[in-house]
Amino acid sequence: MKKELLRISPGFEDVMPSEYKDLIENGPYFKGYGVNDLGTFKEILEEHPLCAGCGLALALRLTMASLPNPEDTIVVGSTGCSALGFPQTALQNIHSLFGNQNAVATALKRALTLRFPDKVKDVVVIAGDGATADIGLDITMHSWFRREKITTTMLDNEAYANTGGQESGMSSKGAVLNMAPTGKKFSKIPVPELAQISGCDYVAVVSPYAPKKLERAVRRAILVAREVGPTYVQIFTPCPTNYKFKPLEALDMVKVKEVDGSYVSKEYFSPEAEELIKRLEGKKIKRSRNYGRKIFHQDVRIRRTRSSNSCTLNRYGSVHRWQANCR
Ligand SMILES: Cc1ncc(C[n+]2csc(CCOP(=O)(O)OP(=O)(O)O)c2C)c(N)n1
Ligand code: SF4
Repeated sequence: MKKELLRISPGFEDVMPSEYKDLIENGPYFKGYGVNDLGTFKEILEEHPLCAGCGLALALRLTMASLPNPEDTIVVGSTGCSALGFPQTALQNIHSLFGNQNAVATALKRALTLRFPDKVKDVVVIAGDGATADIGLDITMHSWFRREKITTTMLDNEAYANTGGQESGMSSKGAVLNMAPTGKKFSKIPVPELAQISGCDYVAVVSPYAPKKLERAVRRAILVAREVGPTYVQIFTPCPTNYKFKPLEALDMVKVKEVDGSYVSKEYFSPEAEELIKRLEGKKIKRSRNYGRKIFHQDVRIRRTRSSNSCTLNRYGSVHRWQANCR
């Protein structure tokens, strides 16, 4: 993108919406803002129709604030809840048919490389777990096998949320949803490990509970994709609507699962990626504290009250921390 594209043509100043003017004057383009600057600039994604307390909406907001060069980033989205946010996202983005996002991103990245040989254009896929790990898994993995220089981001709410709550391959074993009333019968698909063995040079699992860590993962993934090869970021994005908890509890859900080890943050670098990041960041890489930990995903654990066997589980399979009598 050229800076001139962000200017209002002379004579049109009076008729352009104030939101647009605000974006041009105070938006993040060419400024190098990050999540620490949130609240001080006009954001790429502000208003959206996603549910109150949606973890995915928060993850989207943080991801947008983490892009190293938003003016030269093209996001490829897919069908799902995140798609409802993209029409209100002030970033070049393309909607793809459900599951096809990594094929579309491949073509886009290749075309942009031919069209702009002297400029870096970051192509970032942002899609749900159903689009990435179920319907689009083969397409996603084949883009990794081909070593396409794109970043794949999965917003993992552990469900098909937009269609009312079916289980996805990323739902935990035992998870109960509106349209999975008897509980999921198999474990989460280990997509981060699949990404690693499929050739991704950088893989990270993060959540909106730790915004700086999320930012670092998104930036590292994009920088590695520019120079080395494919990258993958998985963001845990709890869904209050389908997992039936209060909107204010979304971040508690992340914390509960991080603490009980059922959804831990993690980072992997190939040697080439590690070398690059060390050079760019100019210091030793600070790894996530769970790096190398064996337990990656764990199935839902059933815990009961001492007395009655009736302790309620939230639908992620964790006991609410305020249910003090549950052990
Ligand atoms: C080709 C195609 N198949 C199925 C659908 C129906 N559909 C719309 S959203 C959705 C679920 C998306 O789930 P996920 O990718 O996990 O995203 P979420 O809604 O959970 O954010 C489905 C199956 C569709 N729109 N297009
Ligand atoms: S259904 Fe869930 S994931 Fe979708 S917008 Fe609502 S809270 Fe977010």
